[in-house]
Amino acid sequence: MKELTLLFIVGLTMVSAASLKSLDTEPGMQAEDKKAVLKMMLKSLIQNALEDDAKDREVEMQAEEKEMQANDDTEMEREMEAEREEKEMDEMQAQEIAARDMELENAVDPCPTYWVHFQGSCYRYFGDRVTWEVARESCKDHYSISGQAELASIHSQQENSFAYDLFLSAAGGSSLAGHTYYGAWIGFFQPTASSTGPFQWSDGTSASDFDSWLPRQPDNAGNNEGCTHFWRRNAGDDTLQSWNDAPCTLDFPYICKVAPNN
Ligand SMILES: [Ca+2]
Repeated sequence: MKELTLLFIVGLTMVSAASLKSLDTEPGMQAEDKKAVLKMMLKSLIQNALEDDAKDREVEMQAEEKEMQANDDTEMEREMEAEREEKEMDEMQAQEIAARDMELENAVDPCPTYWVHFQGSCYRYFGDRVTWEVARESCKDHYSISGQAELASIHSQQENSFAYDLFLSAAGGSSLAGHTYYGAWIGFFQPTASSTGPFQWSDGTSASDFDSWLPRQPDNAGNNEGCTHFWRRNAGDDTLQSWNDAPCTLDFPYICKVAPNN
C-alpha cells in the first residue's frame, strides 16, 4: 500500500506536470476542462496501478500456493516412503522369525512325538508282543513328514547299540522272567516262504554294509527261521547286542524307524 501511495504521488506529479504542459498547448481549452481531463488521467493512472498491484498479489499468492503444494507433496512422499520401509521391515522380521522357529523346531525335535532321534533317523520301541509281520504292519501305521515308518534297519555298530539300548531301557533293565527269547524284532528278513536265500531289510536299504549275528547264527533252525530279533536270553547278552534268526510267527516287541521331518 505504501508503494501504491508513492506511485500515486509520483504519478500525480508527473501527470500534472506533463499533462498540464500539453494541455497548456491546446488552444481554446478552459481551466475547468483542463481540470476534468487531468482528473480523468489521474483516475486512469490509479486504476492501472491498483490493477497491477492486484495482479502482483495474485502471482505472489499462486507462487505461495505452489510452494505449499510442493511441500505437502514432499511431506506425503516422505510419509509413504516411511510406511513402505516400515512394512518391508515388518515382513523381513516375520520371515526371520519364521525361519528361526523352523530352525528351532528342527533342532529341538526333528522326529514325530514319542520318536527318538539318532544320527539322522527317528526310532521308536513298541512293547506289545506280536509276530514279525504284524510288527511290520504296525510300524507302517506311523509317519513322519518324510514318509512311512518300517521295522528298523541297522547299518552300523553305533546304530545297533542305539537301537539295542532303546529296547533295553524300555523293556525294563535285567528283568528276564517269563520272556523266552526275549528281544525285539528288527527289519532283517528272508522274503521266501522256505526261509532260505539272503536276508534283506524290509525298508529296502542295503543289506551288505553291516550285521551283528550271534556266533553260529543265522542257523535257520527247523528250516523255519526267516526273521531277525535282538537276542536276549540272559543279561550277558546285553553286551553282545547281537541278532538271531527265529520263526517269524513268534511274538516279540519291535523297533520301528522313520526318516526325520526335515
Ligand atoms: Ca536262529
